[in-house]
Amino acid sequence: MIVVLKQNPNPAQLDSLIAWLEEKHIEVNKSVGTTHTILGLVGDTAAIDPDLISALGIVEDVKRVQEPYKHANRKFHPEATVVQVGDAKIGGGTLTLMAGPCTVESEAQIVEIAKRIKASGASILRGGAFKPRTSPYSYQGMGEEGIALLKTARAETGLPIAAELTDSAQLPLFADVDLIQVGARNMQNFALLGVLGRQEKPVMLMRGHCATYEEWLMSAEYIMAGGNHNVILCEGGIRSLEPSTRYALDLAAVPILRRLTHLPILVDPSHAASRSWLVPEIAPAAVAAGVDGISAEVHNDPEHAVMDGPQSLDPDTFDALAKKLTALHDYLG
Ligand SMILES: [Mn+2]
Repeated sequence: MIVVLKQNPNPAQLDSLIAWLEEKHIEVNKSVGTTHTILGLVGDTAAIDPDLISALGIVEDVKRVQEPYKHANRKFHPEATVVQVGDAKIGGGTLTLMAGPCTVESEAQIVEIAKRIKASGASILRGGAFKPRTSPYSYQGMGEEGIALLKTARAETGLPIAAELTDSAQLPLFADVDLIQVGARNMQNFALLGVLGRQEKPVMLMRGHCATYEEWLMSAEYIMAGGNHNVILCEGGIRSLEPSTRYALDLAAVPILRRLTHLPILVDPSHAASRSWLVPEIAPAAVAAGVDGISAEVHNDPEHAVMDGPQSLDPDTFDALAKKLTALHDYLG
């Protein structure tokens, strides 16, 4: 349920309304906008009589919210959420570029990539340390050492760092990581999402390969229900019948989610494309669709990359792409 307040509501009346709702075990989320203040009510609102609240002098309107996601709902929070990641901001009209290798391999590799992507305008370094692989026999990542090397690259460049967490037991190792990524395969690992909701670090939630928008937003809701509202959504493609790409990049997700949620939305074209030449072809379409940022795989030596070399951009190609995307974003306004 949402309660839209009249402009400049009497503070004493507002406090007493909130206190009354909280007595009934309703969680009240206040969102102060430029024109209106909105109270988003979460809990068993079936017992609340909307007419009773509508009759109050400070209330303009009361609406029931049909969607099962509340905290993530645009109706609860009409203004776009901006998530701060180190010095970088995601959401609210800027185009944020995040880049880095599929997996951290060595200090020389990650530091060189960090320097190159920073020079190209990227503001967040991404790199895998714990890799969720389809086969248990495949390389699983450097683990703790990979996190330590990401921190070295951050110290060298000042770029905040992002890495995927695959198990809540790894959380202590992420204490000094700026952005935690939840991979597509873990999008509905509700126990993991619950743990990430009870800590404060921003979380980037990849869309599950078979997830609907509503399922994806319900996963965001799991994190937000725990108190962590620093959630970023990332579209990386869904399973389709077409074998030319690994996943079909669903760009309609961007404008549709924009209406459904206030959370920032990124697109990862590398994950979907699985071929590097295709990345610069589809990334501008994501910018045109209104995305808040692009997350791309970049490697200083793609031919010898341990993982995902064929879909990784070399730093020069990323540099040209970054310029193109920034120019397009500026043009579209
Ligand atoms: Mn990868």
